[in-house]
Amino acid sequence: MPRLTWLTWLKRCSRSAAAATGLVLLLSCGGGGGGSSPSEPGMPAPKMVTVQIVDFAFNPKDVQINPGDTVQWVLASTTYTHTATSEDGSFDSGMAFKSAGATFTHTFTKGNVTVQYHCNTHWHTNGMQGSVEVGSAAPPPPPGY
Ligand SMILES: [Cu+2]
Repeated sequence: MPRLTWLTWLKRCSRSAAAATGLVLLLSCGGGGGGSSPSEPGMPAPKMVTVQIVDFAFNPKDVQINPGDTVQWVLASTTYTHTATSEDGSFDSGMAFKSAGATFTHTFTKGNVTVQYHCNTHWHTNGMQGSVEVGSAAPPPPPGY
C-alpha cells in the first residue's frame, strides 16, 4: 500500500497548503486596511503644486509633479496682465489674474512629458516662461524654461 499512503499524504498536504494560502490571504487582507485612500495601491495621492507669479517671472520656474497632479498659479504681484499659456495648447489661463491672489489651475494627466508655458504679455520682453515636468521620466526643460 505505499501508493495509497503517498496519495493520502498528497491530499493532506494540498489541503494544508490551501489552508496556508487562505491564511496568507487573510493576513495580507487585514494588513492593508489601514489606508484611507480608496484609489489604487501604490499610486501617490494627487497633490497641488503652487507657482507664484512675482513681478515678471514664474516662481518656481520649473516644477516636477506626477500625472494627476494639479498646478496652481497664484498672482503674487501688482501687475495684472499675466497669462499662463502652454506651448502645446493644453492650457491657457487667459487674463485670469485680475487681482492679487487670483489663481488659475490645471491638472496634468499625461505622464513623462515636460510642458513648457509662458506669459503672453512678457514672454518676449522679460523671458517670462516656465515648465512643468510630469512624471519621473519627463525630460528636463530646454534652456531658458
Ligand atoms: Cu507676465
